[in-house]
Amino acid sequence: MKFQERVFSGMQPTGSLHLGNYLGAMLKWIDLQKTHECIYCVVDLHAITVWQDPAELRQAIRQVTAAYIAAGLDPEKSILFNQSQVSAHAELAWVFNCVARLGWLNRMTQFKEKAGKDRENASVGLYAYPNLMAADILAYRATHVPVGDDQKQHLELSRDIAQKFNNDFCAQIEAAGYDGGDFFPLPEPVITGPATRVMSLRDGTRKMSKSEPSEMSRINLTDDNDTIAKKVKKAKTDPEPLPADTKGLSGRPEAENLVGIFAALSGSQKADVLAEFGGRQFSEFKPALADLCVARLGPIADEARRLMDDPAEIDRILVDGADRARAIAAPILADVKDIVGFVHARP
Ligand code: AQP
Repeated sequence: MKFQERVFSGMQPTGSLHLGNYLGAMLKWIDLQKTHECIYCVVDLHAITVWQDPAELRQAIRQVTAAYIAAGLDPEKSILFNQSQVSAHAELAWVFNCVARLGWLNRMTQFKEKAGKDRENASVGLYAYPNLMAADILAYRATHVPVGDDQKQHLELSRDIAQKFNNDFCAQIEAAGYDGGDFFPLPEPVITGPATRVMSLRDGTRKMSKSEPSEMSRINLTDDNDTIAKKVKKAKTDPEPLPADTKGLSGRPEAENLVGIFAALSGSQKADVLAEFGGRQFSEFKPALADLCVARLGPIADEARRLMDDPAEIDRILVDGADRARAIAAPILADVKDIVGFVHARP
């Protein structure tokens, strides 16, 4: 069956958004909104899979929304909302908890990393996180999901869940009038560009992440210009000059990371950056990178701060987005209830 193209993606309000979130996902979000119907979510249900202070969570939901808008997402064009306002996510996630297999979830590397050694003490929500992610996407029958490279495995699981639901309920799906037994699309990951995995500024082998304790490991979208410049200048590097081509980046994770960041922020490729800076020392490259980071990220931080002065307006945008999201998800969820065999009143 041919599905209408629709984009869905989200970020967790577990802290301030950082350069990895921006380059890995948000730049594509902004691009896709020019050509597609887009739904962008602040995934607060995902956030509470690890402990969140309630007052800080409320603040972070508004801050992430402000960062979305400041970075270029248009709440008139795209649907922006926080996940907990649309109950279809949680309802469909329960159905998917009963579709996904334990063995599938046991293979998820992010759970292993986040649960660490104390697995027995991890929340059930953290374990079932990928099922909720599948529900986020499929509650809207979204076909495209722009994400960073770290979400590839979860997206494959979303496709497996969609496929198994389509197979398990094939007869009911056909009886409901859906062509060829396809109720859910198999959502496609959109993982493209020179910075699909931005690494920590302190360790080129670790992902830049909100939960990394060292503030120097990441550039936050809330950092002021001096802080951005300081973090770039103190970023870990190696003693060699930059290579002349991308082959020369192999085995040099910190150099590769900084070149990738420069390429993504300047809208070019790593090879273009090396054509300009190959053979030069980091002492020359870093100031250019710091200037670029400040030029691109400084205005976003300023605008986000301005938006945060009016939290009531942010809440209004989220409520409006949630209404529009609910209107898309409600008939899809009603069909799911019919297909599964629940008794309910159609909206
Ligand atoms: N370092 C990264 N490079 C490229 N893309 C990244 N993303 C996250 N980190 C990088 C992408 O940003 C989107 C939102 O991510 P998230 O907020 O749902 O959580 P995450 O992937 O778990 O990000 P963090 O920063 O590492 O958060 P914590 O520390 O709370 O777990 C996703 O599309 C992700 O791929």
